[in-house]
Amino acid sequence: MTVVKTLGQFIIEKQADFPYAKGELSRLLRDIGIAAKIVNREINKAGLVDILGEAGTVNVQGESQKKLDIYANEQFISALESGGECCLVASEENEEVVLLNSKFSKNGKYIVAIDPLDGSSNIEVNVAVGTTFSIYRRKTDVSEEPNESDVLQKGTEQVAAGYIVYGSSTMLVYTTGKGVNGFTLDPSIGEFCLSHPNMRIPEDGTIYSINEGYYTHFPEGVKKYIKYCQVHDKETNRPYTSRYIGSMVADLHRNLIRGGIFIYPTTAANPQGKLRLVYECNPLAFIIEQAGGLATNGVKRILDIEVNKVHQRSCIFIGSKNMVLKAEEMMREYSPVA
Ligand code: P6P
Repeated sequence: MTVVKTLGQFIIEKQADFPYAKGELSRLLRDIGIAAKIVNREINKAGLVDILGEAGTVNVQGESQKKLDIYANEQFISALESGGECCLVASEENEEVVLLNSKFSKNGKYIVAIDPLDGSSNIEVNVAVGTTFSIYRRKTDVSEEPNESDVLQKGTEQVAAGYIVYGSSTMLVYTTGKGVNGFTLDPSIGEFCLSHPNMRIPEDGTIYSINEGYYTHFPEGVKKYIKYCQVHDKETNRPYTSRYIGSMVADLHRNLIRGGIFIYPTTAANPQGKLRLVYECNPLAFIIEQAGGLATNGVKRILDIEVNKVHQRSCIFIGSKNMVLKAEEMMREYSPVA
């Protein structure tokens, strides 16, 4: 008989990894799991209720907000506020950081950076979407009010990070710096159950994920890497396969399991890169590094990038170690940084 281990049981079991912790991080991770189940319920019936489509507002990025990403944002923030372990949230959906002021949360030891619903443009076409989150210790003293400076921490300072992918099944994948574990939601019991213990990304892969529609705007090194992927060479299992979903979390999750590389380089429209460093690149970089992969901006480790703005953008090369190393080699040769 297979023994089901729920996310809650696993978190408590792993609490021993943190001898000095009093359970706050464990409770915070459970709060995120609760919000994920609520968001999942709405995503699964998105086609049936008036929660699809445009909300008529735009987020800090100037992107039209879908009703579901506003709903998801509200659910995560309220779960964190009532959980009491988090004092501040930085969200893609909010220009300013959100102070959690309930009598429990204002003294929370942690802050959370989150993209509540990444890839939300895929919602109405029923394609996988995701949530990404990072957890940091607050830098401000408990006696002070938390503020934006608590968010401006390098990715190496993360105490935990993860994502939820709402796909053919809903999975929560997270790390606390001691490996990566994946949990699949069992709707019949309403629990995330350990399904992918100790996830490792293959060192090599044959899948590359990039929006080739922007090919002409890519740096020369990226163009050369794409052509490298397309060359027929049996010995190195090329040509590779191109897979691009338009939801980074879904592309990254597939590459984590199968091996592969996801690239969002600089383009004319996004000279700094399109993806956000704080709540997209950093959490996914932490996960992939913990699973044995690499995540860089083509030159520098993502987790080492100085964070100066909450909504700072970055380009990203992330996935199987040898694929990222090859892409970086081509960037150095054809798009050297002055
Ligand atoms: P493009 C979704 O908006 C997102 O942030 C990522 O999830 C996704 O990989 C990327 O943007 C898609 O961007 O420019 O290829 O449509």
